[in-house]
Amino acid sequence: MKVKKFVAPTLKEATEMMKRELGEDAIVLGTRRIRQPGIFGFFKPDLIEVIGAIEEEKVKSKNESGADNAVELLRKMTNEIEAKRKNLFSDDGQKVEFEKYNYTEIKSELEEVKQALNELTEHLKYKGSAQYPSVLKKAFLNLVEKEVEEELANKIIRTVLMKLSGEELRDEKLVESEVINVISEILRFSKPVKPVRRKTFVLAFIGPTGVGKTTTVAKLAAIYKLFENARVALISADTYRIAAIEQLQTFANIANIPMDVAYTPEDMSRLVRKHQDKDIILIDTVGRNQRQSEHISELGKFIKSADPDEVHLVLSATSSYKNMLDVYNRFKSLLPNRLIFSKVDEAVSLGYILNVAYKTKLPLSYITTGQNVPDDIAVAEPKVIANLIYKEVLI
Ligand SMILES: Nc1nc2c(ncn2[C@@H]2O[C@H](COP(=O)(O)OP(=O)(O)OP(=O)(O)O)[C@@H](O)[C@H]2O)c(=O)[nH]1
Ligand SMILES: [Mg+2]
Repeated sequence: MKVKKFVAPTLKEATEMMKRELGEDAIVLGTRRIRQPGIFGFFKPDLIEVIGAIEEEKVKSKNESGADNAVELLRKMTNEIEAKRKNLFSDDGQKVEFEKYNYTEIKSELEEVKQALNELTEHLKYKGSAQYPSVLKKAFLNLVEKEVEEELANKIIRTVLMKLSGEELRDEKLVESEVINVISEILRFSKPVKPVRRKTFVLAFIGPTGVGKTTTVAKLAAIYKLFENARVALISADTYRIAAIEQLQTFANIANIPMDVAYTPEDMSRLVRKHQDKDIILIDTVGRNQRQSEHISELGKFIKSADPDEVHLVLSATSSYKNMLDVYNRFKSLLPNRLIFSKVDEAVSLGYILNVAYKTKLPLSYITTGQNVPDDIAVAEPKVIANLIYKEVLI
């Protein structure tokens, strides 16, 4: 590995110097701010030192040739298998000495082919990661395994690379905590509203069927009433005129919280006005098929009439990334300004949360972690979410 230092007034210039001299594949091992020497140095701007490195031989053998080696190995094995197959048959195609052939041998050769193919796929899949020092590469693969989009995973790892020095990059624990820092920095978070007596906050919850809107509304209503001593009202926007409101009504009766049903957008604005003496109004909406745009625009009229302070789009953490983006695209006309990820307890991996939150640029408000009201909900705090995504632990 060739390592060299580059000093320039800005990080950009120093990095450009490094790329000019060491080439595009060079990586930054570390950066340092240098104070100008002498008394007068205090009055001069600091310089930036970049430690750049290029793995001359290794770059070749890892980048191009990780693939080349695997291809070469596959070619060799195919030839060997072909030669052995030929041995089984005479020139006129008749089968000869069949029993001589060793099946265990074929099996182990096939195993090797399989392994070589796996290596090849891994290599082609994560081509960019070959350039990272080993601890960072492990972190990158961990992100990708959690279903974080490759491009985003690369962005996170490159940020860590710029932040830590060459020595620090070998420290697995330090790299892990820096990855978690970077994740928490690239996401946005919103704080829960605090009830203040002079204003009524209106919060609406939208999203596809069955994601947990009603359960989340019940959890928040209970928390605000019990722990914050707030005056809470519930409104269910029933755009369908079906009995889907029963569930919330039952909860409202038990918790002794007033609940109304808005069957029209006019009902909605009237009911919001009716509850102006409350601290918080939580609006539950009946889930509709987001693929039917007329349902979404109908719901939009209810939301507009409520004129909410916050519109939380509830996405189930168990659904696919593609589905989450589809839901977002169809609901975005209702101007959601918060994201809730529900059913985190049932999700296999949580990288999608990062992908969707990063792509939509919406702040996260809550995650929900089970069916229990009001326990299974947590405020989305930067470190909580980052740890959850990267280490799959709820701290
Ligand atoms: N495991 C798990 N289940 C949840 C969570 N939140 C809600 N559920 C369950 O998901 C199911 C649907 O929840 P609802 O709150 O009725 O969902 P909804 O979005 O109101 O559904 P619709 O009103 O039909 O659109 C219920 O069985 C809930 O108990 C969660 O965080 N984790
Ligand atoms: Mg519901």
